[in-house]
Amino acid sequence: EEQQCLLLSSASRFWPPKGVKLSYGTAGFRADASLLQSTVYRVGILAALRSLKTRSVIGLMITASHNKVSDNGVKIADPSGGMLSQHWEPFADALANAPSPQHLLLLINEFVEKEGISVDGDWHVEVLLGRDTRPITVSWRSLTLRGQMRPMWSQLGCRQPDTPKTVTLWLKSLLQTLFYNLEGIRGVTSIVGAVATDMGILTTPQLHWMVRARNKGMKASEQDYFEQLSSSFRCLVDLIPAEKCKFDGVNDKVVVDAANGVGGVKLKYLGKLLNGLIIEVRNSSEDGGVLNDGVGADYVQKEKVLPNSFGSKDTGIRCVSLDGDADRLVYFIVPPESSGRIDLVDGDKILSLFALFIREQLSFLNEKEDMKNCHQAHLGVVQTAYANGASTNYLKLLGLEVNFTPTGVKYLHEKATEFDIGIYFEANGHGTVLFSESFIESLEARTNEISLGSKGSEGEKAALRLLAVSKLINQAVGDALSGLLLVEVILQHMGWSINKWNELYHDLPSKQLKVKVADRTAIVTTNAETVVVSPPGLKEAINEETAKYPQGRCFVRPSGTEDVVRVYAEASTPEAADTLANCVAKLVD
Ligand code: NG1
Ligand code: ZN
Repeated sequence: EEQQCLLLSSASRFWPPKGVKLSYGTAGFRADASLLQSTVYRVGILAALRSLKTRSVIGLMITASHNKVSDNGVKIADPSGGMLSQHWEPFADALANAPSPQHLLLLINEFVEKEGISVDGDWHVEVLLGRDTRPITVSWRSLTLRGQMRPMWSQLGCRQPDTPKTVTLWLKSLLQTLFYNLEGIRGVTSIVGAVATDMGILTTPQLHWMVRARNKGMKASEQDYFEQLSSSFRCLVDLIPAEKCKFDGVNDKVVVDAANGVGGVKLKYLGKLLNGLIIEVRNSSEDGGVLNDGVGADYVQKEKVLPNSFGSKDTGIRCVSLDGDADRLVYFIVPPESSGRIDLVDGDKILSLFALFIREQLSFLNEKEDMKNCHQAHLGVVQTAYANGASTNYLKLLGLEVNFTPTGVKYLHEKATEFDIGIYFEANGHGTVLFSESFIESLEARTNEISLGSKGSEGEKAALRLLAVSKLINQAVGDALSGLLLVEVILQHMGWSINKWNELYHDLPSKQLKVKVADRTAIVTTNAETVVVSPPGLKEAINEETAKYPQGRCFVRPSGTEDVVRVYAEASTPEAADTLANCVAKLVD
């Protein structure tokens, strides 16, 4: 009774937007921020129910990643720290689109019964809330604590208001906050007894990391996150073979484009905990630039041009772009006299670097000695159709098992859990390295044998390195901060410059296009999205066109995050890739 009243009264304040059909896609719900008020509230309810069902802590993240600043989004982190179970997505869709509070209540009651969720059980529901620096997601707490207004403007991603312009911006955000921001908390707390814990401004991977850590009973604060990353990084640095030059004053600087988003502030803090590596951050949220506008990993990867505030002065330096919520990273090189163009070192190449390093450690591990604690580890890599064909060839040449899944982290992540070590990356820079529990145990057993003070054999050092990698790299989702540290320490380990790394293989020229169509869901694909099954005839038309180009490869698929159909083409020359993409775009239109 109490529950029904509470839900109905709070739900009556949140009617869904008219004429919009929301869908929980590969990255949760995303839309223009003005449309999402009721959605955020309803996802709050969803998160609380998920916590009840799984008897675990759940995460709710407000972000729209690399989307333009006027968009926003909301998604759930499951108990493992991964994405919401696909099995609950239809319910998420139904909730978001329920036309009235009464419908909403009906849906919830039905679902609770179907899933066998016990609402008056003894489980203490807890949802961790996080958000990036998009201007309308400001913490209520920072508004209400008297005398605590200061953190507010840093949270808003602007400087302390001192000019009329910044004061206006600040007031505008403040007003929007009053109308927009509490929905997540309201949703969670409309389930009786549920607690919403506001974790403040975070990168998406930080929130996922915290949810995972909480459910494993481990230390789970933001400070714990930073300490785990920095200490495992130091451990890897200490294990660099003596003959390789370590951070040497020339190679120890990396310059980061933070997409005018949340990654900048976090990386500056993390950088202070590291020795040797100097991280210079540009385009941080507090620098005043517009989020994802001419900056960030998505822009740099798709356009292959310099982000704002980078230029010819950066030739010869390792450069990195993060996306708006810091779950993607791509490296790039500014060629001499670049006139805006860059040499992109994308997610595929990051994957290749990680695979090479891990394969090397595994070979040390398996060398002679007693194998009593370590079974032969099974290493697998996972890519999508967007992976450059040259990277797939390279990985296969290394003798690695390459698997393909549809686009979307949830698919790649799931596949990667099938291995002792599973490495997955999307070309756009989202990826991580997953270690199975049993493999970690065997590594721990191996390293426990190392007597204090002894230097350890090559095998033991390799085990220590792999353990450190498992702590450094985010086990919940792709994480630009931990990914950056792993790239940096592997380059040092190999004694490689970014150019040497980039030469591992040469990308085939490729082109990506977006096509606006009336109904993108009309296109249905199969075989990891490489083959069109509907509408009829499109598959044959694409194949016919593709066959005209040497080394041609082309596929189309509806985007899960934008209202467009994406076209990808690869061929032996940039011109051919462009033409192929354009011709196929016309077939789709
Ligand atoms: P969609 O919009 O479904 O293509 C994009 C990326 C995905 C993934 C999601 C989630 C491309 C081509 N697609 O998905 O890889 O990162 O966003 O953020 O980059
Ligand atoms: Zn992102």
